[in-house]
Amino acid sequence: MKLFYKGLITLILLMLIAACGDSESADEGTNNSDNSESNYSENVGYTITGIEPGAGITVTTEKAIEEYDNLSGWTLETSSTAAMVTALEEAISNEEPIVVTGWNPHWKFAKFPDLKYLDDPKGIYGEAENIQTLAKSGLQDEKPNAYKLLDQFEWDVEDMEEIMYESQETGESIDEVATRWVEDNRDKVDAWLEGVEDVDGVEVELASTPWDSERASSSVLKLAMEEKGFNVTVTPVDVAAVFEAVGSGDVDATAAAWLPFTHADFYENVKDNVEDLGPNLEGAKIGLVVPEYMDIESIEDLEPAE
Ligand code: PBE
Repeated sequence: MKLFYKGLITLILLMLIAACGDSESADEGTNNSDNSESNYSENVGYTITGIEPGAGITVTTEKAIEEYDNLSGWTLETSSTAAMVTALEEAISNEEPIVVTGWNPHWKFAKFPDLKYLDDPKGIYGEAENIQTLAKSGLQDEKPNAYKLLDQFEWDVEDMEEIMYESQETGESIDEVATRWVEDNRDKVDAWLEGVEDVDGVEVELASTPWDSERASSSVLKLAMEEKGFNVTVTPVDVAAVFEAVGSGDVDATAAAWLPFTHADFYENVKDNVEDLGPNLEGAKIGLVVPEYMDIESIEDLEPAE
């Protein structure tokens, strides 16, 4: 009998310990996820790590901070794309939280495969985004062969990312890698040149932005145009200046317009004075990007600053 009671008491004790253990770990679990969500926001100092002040994604992120109530009190810290990538790299190596402005095509998704876009239920960053070619009004009459080639220029996200990533990994310039890409992708390049007549040094000026994505597109476009005898200058300026230059006719065209969302405000100012030649790349994307290990999925999971 005594033994039976002893056994029973031990069993009850064991069950109690187990139950305590359970509830403790359950509590911990809840506390953790509660804390970690608010901690993410607090830990990042209610700050989004952005890029250049003049970028389209900077304007769009300012809009997002205004539109999402839960981003009240947040700031967008602008500096440069290189500084953003360094901050991202550091956070990832320490498994610390970080919220950055991110986009595709870009090599960061190949280099850091565990990144994710936060859902954007208000659609501030838009959905299907393209990179489009815009020509100055009257280009078709003035330089019909340049116009035709620009109009036929199109490629895929993978093409652009291949050049960007290879340049990043090997340290070769975008121009060097682009030259090889043009040699290796004759079919695509020949399709851009189809029906375009040879010219004798016709000057063409393209405005472009200083990001690798646009360095890559301007570079392959310049090489393709040079094959037909054009004398091409690529002028990298900030986004506002790209749109002004095409709108005023100071340059012939740009292949660097992210539409319909990222550069919407810039486009709006000049849309009556430019000709939209349509997408040269479909499937671009911008948004707020975080490492996978952050246990949040949506912009709305971020917490307002108190
Ligand atoms: N970007 C890359 C640019 C355009 C190209 C998305 C950083 C921007 O204007 O936001």
